[in-house]
Amino acid sequence: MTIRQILIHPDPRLKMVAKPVTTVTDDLCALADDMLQTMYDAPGIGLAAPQIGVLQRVIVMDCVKDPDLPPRPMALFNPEILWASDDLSTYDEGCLSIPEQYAEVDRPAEVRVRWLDRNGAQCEEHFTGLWATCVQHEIDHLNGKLFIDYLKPLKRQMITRKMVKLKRELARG
Ligand code: GNR
Ligand code: NI
Repeated sequence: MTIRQILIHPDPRLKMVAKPVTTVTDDLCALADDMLQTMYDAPGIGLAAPQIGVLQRVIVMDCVKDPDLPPRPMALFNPEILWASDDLSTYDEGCLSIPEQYAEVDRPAEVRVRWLDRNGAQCEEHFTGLWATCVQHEIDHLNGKLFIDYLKPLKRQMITRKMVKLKRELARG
């Protein structure tokens, strides 16, 4: 397993729509394992393949925050939202591609999601709480959308400028 480099916004690859997976191959499972390792290392609660420059519809997540509970590493291929609740919940969201920037985003509080697992089996689950927020944030990445796209233009622009500066500093070493 390998820790992959996470792309920082702004990057054209983070705005692209990722392609559906045709079959869940061993290579794609290895990709998901790299993504989980990269996510845990960061640390984060989710990661989408476009964040490591792979434009395929693959996400991973583990929203178990309590260190006394067992972890739940999930790999979802071609995830789709089948249903979203009318009631919304607000989370102070962050993104590994937009380091150290947080903002409140409203999203459906509960969602029903369908996906293919590592074995290519179709799964469905009803997500609530942080899991619901996270899975929507990750599926947005597959559609080239970032949480800052929900913010007012001025706030979004402020964050983007900070990221341009951060990337310039990172590039200079
Ligand atoms: O680690 C992450 N935390 C987080 C917090 C609130 C809402 C969404 C997230 S996802 C984020 C990791 C990430 O950038 N995934 O794409
Ligand atoms: Ni993100």
